[in-house]
Amino acid sequence: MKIQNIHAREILDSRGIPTISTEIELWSGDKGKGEVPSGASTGTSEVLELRDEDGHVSKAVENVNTIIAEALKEKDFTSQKEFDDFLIDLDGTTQKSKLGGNTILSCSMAFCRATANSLGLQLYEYFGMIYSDKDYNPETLRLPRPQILVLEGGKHGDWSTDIQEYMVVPKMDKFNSFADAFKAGTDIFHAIHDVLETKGYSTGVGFEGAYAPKEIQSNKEALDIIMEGIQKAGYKPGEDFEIAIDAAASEFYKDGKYMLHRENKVLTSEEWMALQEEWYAQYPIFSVEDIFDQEDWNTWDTFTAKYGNKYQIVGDDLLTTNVLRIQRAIDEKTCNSVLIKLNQIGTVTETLDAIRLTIDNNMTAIISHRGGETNDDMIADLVVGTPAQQSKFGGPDRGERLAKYNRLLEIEEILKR
Ligand code: 2PG
Ligand code: MG
Repeated sequence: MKIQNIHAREILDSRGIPTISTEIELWSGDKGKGEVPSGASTGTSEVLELRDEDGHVSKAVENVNTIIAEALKEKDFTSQKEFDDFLIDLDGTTQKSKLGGNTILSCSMAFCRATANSLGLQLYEYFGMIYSDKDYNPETLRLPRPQILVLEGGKHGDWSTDIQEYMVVPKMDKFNSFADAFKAGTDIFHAIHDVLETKGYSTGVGFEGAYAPKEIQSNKEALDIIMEGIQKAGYKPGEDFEIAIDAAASEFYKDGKYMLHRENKVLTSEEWMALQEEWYAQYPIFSVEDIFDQEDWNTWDTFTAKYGNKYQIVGDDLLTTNVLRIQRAIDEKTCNSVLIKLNQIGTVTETLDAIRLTIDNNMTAIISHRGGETNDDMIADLVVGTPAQQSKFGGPDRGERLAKYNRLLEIEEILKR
């Protein structure tokens, strides 16, 4: 695959914050674009997001249009890996801090799409092929079990709750299709709207399209509202739908303590663990993400030793889609699930490596959006094409979230044909 043109520009993400979009045209005339998302609550081990002092990404754009464009001239790549390795070498740093993780990812995504187009493949099929190399079997393509965001707090929702995300998750055996399960999730979302309205709470949404009522009194009240919403929509909590949370605990961990503003509590790791144990026992919670700080490894290990068989314990800021950190979590039995985000690591190939390491070690992989999103829907194809069987794409609201859900609906139809 020889590159004819590469061009980047600055666009805005869903929060009105600048991000980078790159388009690649191959000699075949096939094109592909990559629009990079951006985290609000980012892990400290993520690759560097290159930004100018004023928040724009002109340096990242310039890096594509000059250094990278020049280096790619006349180069012929036989695989995604070859392309990504070339850019990794061109950058030469572990955090992609010279060219920028966002810069490199935009190129990697664009090349991936252009290649799939040149081969006449759906993007999810192409992911299936490059994930499994020779063993690709189209029969393994699966729509995901979606974690559907309904309430948000933390940094995403103006700290209406300490916990950043509350999701409802359909039990897939209760539904005939992804479309049915997703529709039921949106019914719950709308039922929660009515619950909030009846309480006189605001129904405005946060960064990721879910409600973020300032009037909410506690983290537990959020769980009660969700329980009511599930029932109001005609479903049984625990039977038809379970609950997932993302605490994003690194955001409220300061000087060795967990500072729960909504609860008026300053807790040690042990006390915070005990409080969570109490909460989780009262609700049909099945998945808990970033429940401790990204460097509080010992507490993670203790919780997983105790609850590894009961809960899906997910590392996001903890692991940052980085195989070195994932390997440490495997060795120490720190968690049993990995959140996967393209822009935490900066190339398609390294993202696939992270998924492979996760799956090969009997952990679950969840493909995730970011707080600041674009209309790019690549992650929908990524979750279908790889053995990652869960998605976390936000609320069923706001165009940049729906771009992903709507692509999943489209893929399900294509696969049924
Ligand atoms: C998370 C993500 C997505 P952010 O913490 O899982 O919900 O948020 O992109 O802000 O890191
Ligand atoms: Mg998270």
